[in-house]
Amino acid sequence: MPWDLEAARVTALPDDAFYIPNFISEEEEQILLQKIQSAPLPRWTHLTHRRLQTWPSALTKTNTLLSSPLPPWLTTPIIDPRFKELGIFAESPHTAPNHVLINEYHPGQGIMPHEDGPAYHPLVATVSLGAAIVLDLYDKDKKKDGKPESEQDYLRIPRFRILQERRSLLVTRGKMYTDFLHGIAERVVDGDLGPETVCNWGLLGEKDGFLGGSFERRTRTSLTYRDVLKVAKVGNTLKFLGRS
Ligand SMILES: O=C(O)CCC(=O)C(=O)O
Repeated sequence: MPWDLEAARVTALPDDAFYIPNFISEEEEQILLQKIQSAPLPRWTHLTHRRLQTWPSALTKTNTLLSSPLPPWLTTPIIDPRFKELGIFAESPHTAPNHVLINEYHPGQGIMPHEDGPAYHPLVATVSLGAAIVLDLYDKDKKKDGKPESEQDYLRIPRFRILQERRSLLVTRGKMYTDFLHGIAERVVDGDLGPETVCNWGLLGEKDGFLGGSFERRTRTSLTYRDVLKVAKVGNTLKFLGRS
């Protein structure tokens, strides 16, 4: 495995994006999927176009995380030792991710173009499970606040497309985090795939499955690791909630 981040740089993208295929093994992928599926039902938040789990908990209205460790299955081996070896969170305030969103997309489901905003250190590390998907990146400069202004905006042609294979890691940070929106189109087939249209084509682990230029979507689950900037210690929770 290329535990050298520079070797994984997506050079066609502005700074910084890194893509590592086969970041976790098939066995590790299965264990993670089992843990996700066996989580109690209330763990899931059902949205119209996907469902998600938030670990260790959702942020408060003031974008604060109530301090609590991530469960071991989200920590080992992804954060410890692999993120540590890569040094990807070395410069973030807590030197490690403290928050994980788990999104599940069935074929035809996606997520509207959006930005992740100022609650987090500007770095996202995404591990894909179960199936491949194309992530679209849109210029933010035409937007005032990062929110699409009209339905038409969702249909704009993406500036870049990243193909995320199952078991891969995608890291975006810096300008890639602050200057672009990201989204996943609601479609059942990802098409028009090739070296000219997919910016991480040269870094893919197994191109063979994509050489036909398209693939049918299957259920894909993503783990997005981030460092929430504001953390309230549990001892301060009551005070924080205004109850003492
Ligand atoms: O599933 C993904 O790769 C993207 C998830 C995402 O955009 C988010 O959690 O904000």
